[in-house]
Parts: sequence; structure tokens; C-alpha cells
Amino acid sequence: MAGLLQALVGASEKAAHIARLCRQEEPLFQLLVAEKTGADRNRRFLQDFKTLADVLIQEVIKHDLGKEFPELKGHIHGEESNEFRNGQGEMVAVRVCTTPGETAALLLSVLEPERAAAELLAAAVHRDVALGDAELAGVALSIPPQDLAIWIDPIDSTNEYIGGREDVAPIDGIAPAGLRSALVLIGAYDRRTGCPVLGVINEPFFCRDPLTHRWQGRYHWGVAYGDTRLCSLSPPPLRPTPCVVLSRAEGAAVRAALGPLCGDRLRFAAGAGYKMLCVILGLADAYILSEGSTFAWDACAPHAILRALGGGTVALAAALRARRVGDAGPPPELVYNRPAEEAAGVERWANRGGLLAYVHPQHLEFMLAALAAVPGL
Ligand code: 2IP
Ligand code: CA
Ligand code: CA
Repeated sequence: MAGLLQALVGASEKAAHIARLCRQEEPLFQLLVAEKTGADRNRRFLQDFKTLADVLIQEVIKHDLGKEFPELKGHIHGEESNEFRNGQGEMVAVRVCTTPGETAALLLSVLEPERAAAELLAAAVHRDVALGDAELAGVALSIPPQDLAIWIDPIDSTNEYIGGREDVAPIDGIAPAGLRSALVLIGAYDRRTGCPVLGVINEPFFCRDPLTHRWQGRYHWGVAYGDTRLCSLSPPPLRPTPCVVLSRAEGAAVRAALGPLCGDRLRFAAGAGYKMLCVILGLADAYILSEGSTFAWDACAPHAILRALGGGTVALAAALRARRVGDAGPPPELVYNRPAEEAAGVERWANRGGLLAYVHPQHLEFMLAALAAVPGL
């Protein structure tokens, strides 16, 4: 089972490579930023291509994990559907074929006439990834893959990925926007309980290599299964005054309620996964979101890592409700196996009622107390 954690990391590395490739290689980059040329055809193509990058990355992860762990087949889910409408209006099911040549031909049926782009992508899809990570190789786990299922967000913060800003200065280590917030998220949860068990976050655009000027990535992983807690990172130190990271879309009521608690330590960032990563890295102590604007695939991987570090991710509205009726039990955490039956499409998997991601349980208590006073939450 050490194999599954390594396979998740390996899949995230391949995904990150494809994400970088689309920005680095001219034939692909031109498609990604085609909107800027202004031509109508290109404007439509932009929409198509960024979706294709997402769909393809998800299919690669699905394919590689399913091949190595047949028990997971049918239990690997993601944000995207692999059905893709090409420029001629035909439906193409994007998938990984047996050979790079076949995959390139399939991709060309979507990208026609961009042959070079199709071939570059196909080569990346079929590339073998060597990890060379001694710490990760030494992790020995025994979690039966047939008890697990997977959530993939192939690229979280797509808007920042497409926008590609590199000049956004971090504030106390937190990038308010830009390429840094585009992440690959792969999480495994317990099929029966819905609890997150393994998580991998890959940052494809962590920094530029000073010599080659190419983007370099990094990854983080965590395990929270039974009594096992393992993580590539150490728990961050407890700060007396918590720092909270929010979406720029967060409402005034939540901002006002947090004021007395954090003073000037409110931060804003793009990307749901990136904000959870800020908590994992100790750049913030909590990420609070009052709306159902994130989904199972956004939260599963970072939630598993937070649990590995002794924290978690609470279902905000349900936790506040429980508190108001005097429920003394632990606040309910998000689960990943229960769709909202009355909702349709992607909304079935929305984290309805918002969330609160934390790393230190002491902070959780403070924040729930402050938020319980907000009318309408
Ligand atoms: C999005 C992305 C957004 C986030 C939203 C997610 O995922 O992470 O940035 O909004 O909740 O669903 P915000 O930045 O306001 O937190 P995607 O980019 O995969 O659609
Ligand atoms: Ca997302
Ligand atoms: Ca996404």
C-alpha cells in the first residue's frame, strides 16, 4: 500500500508536468492564450483548450492509477467529464490510448490542425515518472485499495492558471493571486465512511529555476488512516493571534466577525486548494468559506493532509447549527461519499454550507465561537 501513496504522488507529478508543458511549449501556449489574438475562432479555441488540458490531466491520473490498482477502477472521480466537443461539434471521449501515436491521433481529432500540440501532449501522457524521493519510498502502509475511492481536481484555480501572472508579490508568504495558486489535487477517501485518508497537493509553479528559468514544482502528501498520521511536512507552530485566509468573494459579515479575532491578520487568496495549502504550510491558521462554492474534489486532498497534521476541515453550517443547539460533540467534518440528492450536476458534490479548514484544534474553537454570532450563517 506504500505503493498507492507513491502512485498518487507519481500521478500528480505527471499532471504537473503537463500543466507546465502547456505554458512552456510554444504550440501549446499559443492555444492557451489564443484569446489575446482576438480572432473569433481563437476565442472559441481558448475555451476548448483549457478544458482539454483539465480533461486530459484528469484522464491521465485516472488511467495510471486504475492500471496499477484495478480495485480502484470505477471509483476514481474528478471534476471533469471526459466528453469533449471538438471544433466540428462532434463529441470525442478523451482517453489515454495504448500507444503515444494513438493518443496523439485522438487528441488531434480535438485539436485539428494543431498536430505539434497533439504530439507534445501525447508524449507527456505516456512518459514514465521517476520519483527519487527516499522518504516517500520508505513509507509502508496497509490500507486496502478496495476500501478507497479518489477525487481529482486536475487543475484548481484554472483562472489563475490561464491568466498566468508571475508578478504577484506574496504578503507574509501568501500569494494573493497568480500562477502560484494553480495546483493539482488528488485525494483518497474511505468509500464507507467518506473520510479523507490520503492527500497529495502538487504545486506545478512553485518557483523558477534561476539557471534554466524553467518552472519547478514541489509536492506535499499526508496520510490519516486509523491511528496512522504521516506527512511530508511538520505541523506548523501555534500562533497566539490566528491569521485567516479568505476568498475575495467572502461576504462582509464574516470579515467583520473575524476582525476582533485576527486584527489585521486577514489575508485573501485565489484557489480553494491554495487557501487550504496556506493552512497546511502554517502561512494561515484557518481558511473560512461561508458559501457552498467549493466541491469534493477541491477539499479532499488538502483535508487528508490537514488531518495528518492534527487539524481538519469542518462543514461550517452544520458545525454552527450543532453548536447552537448545544451539541457537545466534535464539530462535523466534511465527508466525500455523500452527494446532495436533491441537487443536480456538479452541485451534487458542492461542500454546501461552507467550510472551515484548520490545523490547530484550539483555533477551531475560537473561530466557531466568533462565527456563531454572525446572523444568517
Ligand atoms: C475553483 C477555484 C476558485 C475557488 C472555487 C473553486 O476551482 O479554486 O478559485 O474560488 O471555490 O471551486 P475562490 O478563488 O474564490 O476561493 P476551479 O478553478 O477548479 O474551478
Ligand atoms: Ca477546483
Ligand atoms: Ca479544476
